[in-house]
Amino acid sequence: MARQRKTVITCAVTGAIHTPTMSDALPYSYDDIAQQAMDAAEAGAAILHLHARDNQTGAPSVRPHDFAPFLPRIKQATDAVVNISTGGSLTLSIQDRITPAKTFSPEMCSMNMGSMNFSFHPLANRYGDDDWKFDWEKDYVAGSDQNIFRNTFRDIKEAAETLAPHGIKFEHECYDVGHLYNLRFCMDIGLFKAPIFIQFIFGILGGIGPEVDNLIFMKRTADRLFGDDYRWSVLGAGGAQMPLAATASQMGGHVRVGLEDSLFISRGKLAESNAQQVTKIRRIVEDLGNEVATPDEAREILDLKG
Ligand code: KMH
Ligand code: ZN
Repeated sequence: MARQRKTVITCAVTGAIHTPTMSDALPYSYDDIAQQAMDAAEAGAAILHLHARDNQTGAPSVRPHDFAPFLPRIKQATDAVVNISTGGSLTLSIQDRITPAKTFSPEMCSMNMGSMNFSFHPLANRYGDDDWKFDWEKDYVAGSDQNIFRNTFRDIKEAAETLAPHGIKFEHECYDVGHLYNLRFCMDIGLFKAPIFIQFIFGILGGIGPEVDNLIFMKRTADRLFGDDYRWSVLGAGGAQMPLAATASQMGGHVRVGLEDSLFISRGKLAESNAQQVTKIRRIVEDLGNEVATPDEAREILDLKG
């Protein structure tokens, strides 16, 4: 396959895992989500992966009325592809999680490809700062039941069948190699059709670790399972974000950054905004010889409904 010279940047603006107490830069009000999304698009993000939050508290929300105030503003001000999460937050049912995508019928939405334990890795998330203390019993063991990300075949079927009539392109979130096999199986039974778009995710505690060896392994496995039928991108959590994105762009893949996935801009330094992360990866991608895709180029590369 010819080497991909255009790199599509996705920016995941706020997510549901980080809390506003962790960084002042994490947007949660309608205005801040809209502004940071618009700034990220201006900086070079072709795709905006969006969650909503309660306007006052910042708690994750899948209520359509928490998306409604910012989606039209982003659409009006930018040409970026809107990608709405169906991951919602960990404790919600799949019916609740798909409600925003069903309601707003965006060009893209996420589709999580398996069930797993789900925590940010304490060390990875601190950008390799091994002085950071965490409480295993309190932070991990006690919260275990809230930290299971449930994506059973029933859930995947429900999401796929409900959203199919909308013609939405899925960002298939694969957190480990087994999820690639789940995806292949779902394609074989006709749930998803080629060409697909896979987000390889590294560094979530519960999924595959953020080593370059693992990226090569995931890519080689996907090549074997999907051949030319897939496009791919990389999301490294925490400190793995920029190094893995840079590597992916050199391997012909696309990249995802944003405060949903990492609060940092460099070792030990919090990012000031989503746009700052987009600007950084854009500079790396361009310095290494690739071009950043415009939203329309992303639509063509990923075969979106447009
Ligand atoms: N939070 C990311 C690790 C989703 O929104 O569906 C994965 C994600 C899931 O973005
Ligand atoms: Zn997300």
